[in-house]
Amino acid sequence: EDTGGDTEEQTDTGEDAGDETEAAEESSGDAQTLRISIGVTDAHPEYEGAMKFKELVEEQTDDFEVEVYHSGQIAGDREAAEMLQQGTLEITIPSTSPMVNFVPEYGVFDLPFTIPNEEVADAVLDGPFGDKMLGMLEDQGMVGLAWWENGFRNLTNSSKPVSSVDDLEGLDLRTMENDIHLDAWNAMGANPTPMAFPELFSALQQGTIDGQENPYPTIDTSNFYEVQDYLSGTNHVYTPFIFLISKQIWDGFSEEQQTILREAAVEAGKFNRERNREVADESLEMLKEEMEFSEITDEELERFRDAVEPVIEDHKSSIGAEVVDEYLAEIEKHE
Ligand code: TF8
Repeated sequence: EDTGGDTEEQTDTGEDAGDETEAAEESSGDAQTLRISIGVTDAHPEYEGAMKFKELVEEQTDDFEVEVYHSGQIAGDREAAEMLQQGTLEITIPSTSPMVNFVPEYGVFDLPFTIPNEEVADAVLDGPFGDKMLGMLEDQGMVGLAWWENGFRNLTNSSKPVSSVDDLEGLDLRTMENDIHLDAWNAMGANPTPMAFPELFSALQQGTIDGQENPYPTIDTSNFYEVQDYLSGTNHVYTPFIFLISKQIWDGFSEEQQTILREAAVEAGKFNRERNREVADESLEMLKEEMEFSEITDEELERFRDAVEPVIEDHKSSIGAEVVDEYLAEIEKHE
């Protein structure tokens, strides 16, 4: 509304203003704002990564001004992705899991107990397999620029210590909006419900659900430990974050601008991963003081794996058997 009102007055301030196209007016004028929406708080390493991206972009060009919105202020993962499709939001960095609603192949990352550690995650994501997966949302109006890290997920709940798969019986758990997660928790005996992340804290606080699962930095920085007494070191799945920019908006940038943004997203992603791993260790130490921590023995972990094995088989066709095989082969190669 503000630029619209100014245009008429501008015609008598400068002779060329009236002849300029809209595009020229933009490039000669103010920087374009790139808003980043993230679901976690400003204490989370994802926010640190987003601020690093801002710093890297703004020190290289005056074309962009980056604004970071945390805590789902703009939207949750899925809704933010829909805004990217419409071009009403520039950037979001969601978990891959809700993205299966756009591209089923992303479900590979939801197969439980497949990625064994962060080194393998890096190798798989930074190699040809990761590159291929990054490009898969283009048809859906989103361009994937880099892999960041959410991390290994761990279970919390408010009703009892969970150290074996039998302890999951009847537990009401929130999962991400993802069928593989739903089926996996069902197979392990729990009672899962999908829910967007921004609704999670109050659902835990009000006791409408007993528990949830997320990496240690999130359990810490979203204060879940205040409303959850029990923590289990399940490490049941590794969730990447994917740096996404609206294709509509991306296509309007010059090659040079695209290079700056892509390189900054990758660089900030490296920083985010590094910080995430440091924070995960620190968060676990802190959480152990606030919650009752249950370690899962190797023997018990085997029983968790056995319970979810059929889920992997069941979902192979919906994800795409070829992608699943390629993913598992990549992991094996780097293990
Ligand atoms: C989840 C995810 C989220 C993130 C973030 C809020 O449990 O792990 O924490 O994707 O956007 O929903």
